[in-house]
Amino acid sequence: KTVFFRKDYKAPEYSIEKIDLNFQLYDTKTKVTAISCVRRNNKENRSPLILNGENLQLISVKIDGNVLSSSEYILDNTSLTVLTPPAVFELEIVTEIYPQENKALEGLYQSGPIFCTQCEAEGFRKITYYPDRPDILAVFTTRIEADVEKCPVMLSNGNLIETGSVEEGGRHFVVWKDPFPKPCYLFALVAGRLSCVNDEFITSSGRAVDLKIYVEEKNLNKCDHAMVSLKKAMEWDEKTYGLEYDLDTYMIVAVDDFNMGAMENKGLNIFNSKYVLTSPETATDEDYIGVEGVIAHEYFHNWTGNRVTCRDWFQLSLKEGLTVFRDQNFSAEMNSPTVQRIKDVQILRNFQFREDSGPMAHPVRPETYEEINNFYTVTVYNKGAEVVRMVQTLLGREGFRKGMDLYFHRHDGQAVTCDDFIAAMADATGTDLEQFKNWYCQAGTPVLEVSSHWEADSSSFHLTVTQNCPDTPGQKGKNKKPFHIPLALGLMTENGKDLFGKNGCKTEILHLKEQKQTFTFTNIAEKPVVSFLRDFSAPVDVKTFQQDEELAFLMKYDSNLYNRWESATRLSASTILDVVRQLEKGTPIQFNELFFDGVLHSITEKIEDPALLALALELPPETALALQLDSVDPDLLFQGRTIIKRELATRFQNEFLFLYINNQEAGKYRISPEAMGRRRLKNCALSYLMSLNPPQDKFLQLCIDQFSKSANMTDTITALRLISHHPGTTRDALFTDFYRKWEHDSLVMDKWFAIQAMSSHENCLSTVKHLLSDRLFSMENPNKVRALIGAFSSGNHVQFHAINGEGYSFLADMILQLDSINPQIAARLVSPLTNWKRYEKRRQILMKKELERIAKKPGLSPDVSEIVNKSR
Ligand code: HT7
Ligand code: ZN
Repeated sequence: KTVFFRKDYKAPEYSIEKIDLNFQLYDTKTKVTAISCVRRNNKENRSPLILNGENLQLISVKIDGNVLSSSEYILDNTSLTVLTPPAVFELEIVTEIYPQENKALEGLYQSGPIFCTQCEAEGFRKITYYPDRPDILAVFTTRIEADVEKCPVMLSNGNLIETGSVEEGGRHFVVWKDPFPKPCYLFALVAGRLSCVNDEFITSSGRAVDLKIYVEEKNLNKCDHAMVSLKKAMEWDEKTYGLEYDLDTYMIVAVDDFNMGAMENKGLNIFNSKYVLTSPETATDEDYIGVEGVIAHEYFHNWTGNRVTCRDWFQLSLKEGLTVFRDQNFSAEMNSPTVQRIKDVQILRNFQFREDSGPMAHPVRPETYEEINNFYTVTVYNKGAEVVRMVQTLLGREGFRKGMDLYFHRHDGQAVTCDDFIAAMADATGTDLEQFKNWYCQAGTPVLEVSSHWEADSSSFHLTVTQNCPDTPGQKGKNKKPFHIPLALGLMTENGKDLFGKNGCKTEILHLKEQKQTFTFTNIAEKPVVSFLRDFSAPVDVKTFQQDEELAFLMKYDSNLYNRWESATRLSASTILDVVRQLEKGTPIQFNELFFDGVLHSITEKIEDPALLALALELPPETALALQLDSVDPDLLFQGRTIIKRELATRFQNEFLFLYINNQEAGKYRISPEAMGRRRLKNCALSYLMSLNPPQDKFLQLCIDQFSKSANMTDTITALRLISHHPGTTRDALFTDFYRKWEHDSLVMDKWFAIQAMSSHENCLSTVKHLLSDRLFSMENPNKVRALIGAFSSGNHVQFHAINGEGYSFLADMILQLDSINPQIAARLVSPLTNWKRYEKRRQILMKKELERIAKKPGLSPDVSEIVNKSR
């Protein structure tokens, strides 16, 4: 195995100023001719030119028009080395590739009949021999030639400069030129029978940009929301950062087979169709929000990623953390800032904290990797975004904008590092960010402990905070340096008033820089209630230091709406975990009445934002609760959570019914934040009513009616999901109905698979196994794999962890099968097995056994092998 280290970075020996690519697409093969202008960077040292290449059939190599003999280069499975090239030369390489056979969906492949590419991170080496690294920036010109009938549309990066027909019958060609030098991971090609939705955006300097979304013809009516989102994103980036789009055309193509969400190729984004296509009948509110967010994310990459790119893949968070931060802020402004913040934090807590506490924990800027595809993680993306957010908190919005301006001024057109980003932020504002950089190199979630003490005599208040970071792979906690942590703090009086009030700002930012630090506040005439880490101002785990009374108070009155939710969540988690402990001990269950009072207060209070109320009422998922336990018993956890849910439903049945009825859509279906919030609240209420035990016919009927009458997918799919937990003929009939209605729509059918895979019923695994042979399921389509296998293993805690171990062995079988089709997707599936140490002994043994079984497979991909071996 090869291990890569950040410390080994070396600047490239050769640069490539321009490359002319010629693709001749045929049914069974594609011929690629690549002509590059190469220049040696170092005058003295006549080093060989090493080109990456995988799965390529080499036809010929020429230098300045002369064919190289086989003694002038070395060819192996992963590279082509030209032994003694001149200082400046033209390199021509001809290869043959087989996109029809490419099921790993990296390089050039086919999604149905459509040719498309995915080059990030290291896919370009599957197209031609090339120095496949992000710090080599070249100007690309791309000629594509194919059958007119099969590929009427042929696209690449930049501007279309030539079209024509070729002598060979029935074929035509196009030539695209991208004037912006770029790394090869941003190269893209698309060819096929596609239809296009057109629009236009006038930039702030008055340039017209053609906007084009390419989809299959049948989906032309599902692009409106994506187009509106794109225009909003373009406007937002101009307004917020003064960043304009730079080409004359911006193209988006939707394909059904895609390993991730989307890809920001210069001027030609390629998207998983899940993040483009919407209609009220087929897409849920969550889908609408997802499309808006991903469209914006890829658009924002044009500056943060493309114009300024990464020097090497260890710097991935430079573009991904920053771009997630930008898309989060965009979504916050387009929707509700508090709701957005809660969702950002939920992702961090439920997924990133788990990664950070497991065997795959790594810093935001990793020090080492075996397979870079395994490092497109919640740590690099979402914790990376939190790190950027902390920079903004430390510098203030204005300071942050100055830093961004300086970053683009200094580095436009360059491939740079996270240190360069921080240097721009520090230099633009004269801030010392040296200690802050620990966030980039130390893995693990810092744990904060807080204590406080109010002195009546001196009217002073002392808040002591300690920080500790646990051990992570290769890094001992005791050797870690303290982080520079911005703590957003509010102090409140007992009647709900904020004590800080400078310039209307109720929150102060404290700088925690030591391992232990005491902050003193004077003129505090009464004992305050602490509203700590407002808006989640740092990605840390705060040990609960407040009594339930205080949490219940904050849940009702905190002026920081995020922290109201935070307190509600803490209280509900501790109430559930209390029950789990009582179940463990076998003592009679006693409830925390403060929690129920708090919930009743929230339900009956005047509703300001229905989405916020829904978020406060939704109980934390088992995966998040599991993180707070040392030895998880998934059955008890499920039972404990269910008991609380039913108790709430029993006590507040009338209130939930009231919420259900009162938040029905009045008038036309809308996609506004308000309407989405109401649907969320209504469906949350229905979910409580459907959790009653024994089930009540009248609520079951309500749910069935919602299923059959609703004209929007949010309501339809919620009803189906709620019924999925109640096996029987009614449930089966609804699933059959749904199938008949939607079998022609692949994205809708993904939901049908996922819901069945997430049923808490004990037959679930046998249903999932049965569904593997459904004619609509395919192991070659990542969305289907995620919908069925991913949903079961990551979204069905209780059934996946069934004590007979069958969930584990099923997942291992699937990983092994998938590994020879699509290693990237196989590797992502391993995740639920990696945290085996968190579970009780019997499950530990069963999970570990499956990891061992996977590890033994001869010829295992580096993708799966890295994760499995680091986890066992
Ligand atoms: N920058 C893009 C990353 C990506 C990707 C990475 C590995 C394998 C397949 C992939 N598809 C897209 C997506 C983004 O963050 O915008
Ligand atoms: Zn990205």
